[in-house]
Amino acid sequence: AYLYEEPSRTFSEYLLIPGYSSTECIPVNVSLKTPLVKFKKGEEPSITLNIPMTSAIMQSVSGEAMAKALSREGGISFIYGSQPIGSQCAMVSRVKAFKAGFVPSDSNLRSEDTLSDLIALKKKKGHSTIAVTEDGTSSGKLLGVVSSRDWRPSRTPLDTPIYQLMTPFANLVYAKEGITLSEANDSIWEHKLNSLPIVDEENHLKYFVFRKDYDCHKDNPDELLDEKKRYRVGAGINTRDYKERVPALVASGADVLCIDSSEGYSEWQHLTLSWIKEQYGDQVKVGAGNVVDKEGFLFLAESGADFVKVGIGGGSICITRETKGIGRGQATALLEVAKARDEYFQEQGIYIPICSDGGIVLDYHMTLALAMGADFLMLGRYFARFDESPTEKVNVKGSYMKEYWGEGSSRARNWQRYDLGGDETLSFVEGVDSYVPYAGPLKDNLQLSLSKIKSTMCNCGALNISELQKKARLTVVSSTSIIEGGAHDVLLKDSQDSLKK
Ligand code: MZP
Repeated sequence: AYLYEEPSRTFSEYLLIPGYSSTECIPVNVSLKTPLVKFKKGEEPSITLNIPMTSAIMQSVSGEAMAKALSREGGISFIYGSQPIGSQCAMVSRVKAFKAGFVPSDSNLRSEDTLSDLIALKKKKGHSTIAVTEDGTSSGKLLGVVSSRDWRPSRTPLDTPIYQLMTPFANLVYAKEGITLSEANDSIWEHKLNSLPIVDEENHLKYFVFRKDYDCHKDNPDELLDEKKRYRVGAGINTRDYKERVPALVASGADVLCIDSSEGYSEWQHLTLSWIKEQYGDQVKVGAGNVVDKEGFLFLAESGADFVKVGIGGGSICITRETKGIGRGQATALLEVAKARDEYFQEQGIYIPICSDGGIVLDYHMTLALAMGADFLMLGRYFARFDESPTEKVNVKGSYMKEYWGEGSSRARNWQRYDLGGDETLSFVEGVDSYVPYAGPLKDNLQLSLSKIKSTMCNCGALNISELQKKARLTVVSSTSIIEGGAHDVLLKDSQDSLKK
């Protein structure tokens, strides 16, 4: 066996040494913008995050409410993949549809009507989406739906025929084309949907019909013109059913995918990435992982990953290290993979962002992870504590808690995540079912954490993440100085404070 000379270390074993901060170095000047997917030297990544935060691909963390709340703050959630394809896609499309708030319309146009007719009707009805039927009535065959997204009055001549404006913008298989608007509306009500995607014979999306009472009036429909007002959302996939799951998620509007697995250095991931890239080229962005060393990173980079997740066995609910004796201290893993990412960029001119996944307990661990080279972070326990996580808030011995369980626990039964192609009956648990202290709304907590990150970055003289990575100086701390770092030799008045951290 090969023996590494250095022990593998965790975040709590390091501290940042402050650097010079100029008067420019104030939190308000700090940008936390970061790339989510790979890009070539000199080019911009096609997806960037305004904050380096993603929520874990877990049943107990990333549902619709989490996705909306985190996207609103500038991060992204990966909707958990340990559920049937249909329900995962429904979650994704509801997140995508929500903020745009398109309304369906019973105000019909014919395809030969023009943009000025559309504008007149839109003004009259206040609708941002208008159905186009064959004969202009709701019982006529539905020809398409024109949404505000297609409507660019300043750039489009007013006599443009409507049919030229009709473009699909998302997809989910529910209804075949050829139905009437009233049938579409009935179906929406019957199935309690917000929207009904209409597909052709080959299941390609033609357009969407939206629910009548869908409220677009809170947003100015004209602002919906640059996609920016739609929430961003990611989705987890696995190396088993990807040939069905990926097309469905793409069609539902997922912005980015990520293979959710405890072990990324595997041919299964290579096959999955290759298939996705063959089918979609660069159109579909997909992350892979998890790895903990240079070899794993290079393998996934060469296989086509758009980002690589780092971390095995460090998750708060994870017992992989205890169960199988594999894993690596998160700090050591991150430092090695970040170095490999930088070398790869130097040699190949392609920057592949890395994500530090799992094991972040204290807010300063976030800054450490970024300083050690992470482009963004994935957190489970942290987000599970908030109102927006999909789990129950329960009272345990007088304190409010939220439930939080691992994907490898018997509760989640996400065996695909750990699957090596063996006998399913011999699967064993690698995660636990637990409680975490309830912490209130995401926004307040996240803002506080981000403020701590920005403040520390200023102490290191860094105004953005890449500057932090270049300027940061880290020191390993002895066990005695770890004790010195907390409150010590005093009697704490409020012992609850330790829980709130
Ligand atoms: P944490 O933020 O709670 O410390 O860790 C969350 C991460 O733990 C997830 O993103 C995932 O990589 C990992 N995870 C999820 N379930 C398990 C498990 O059951 C697990 N073992 O290790």
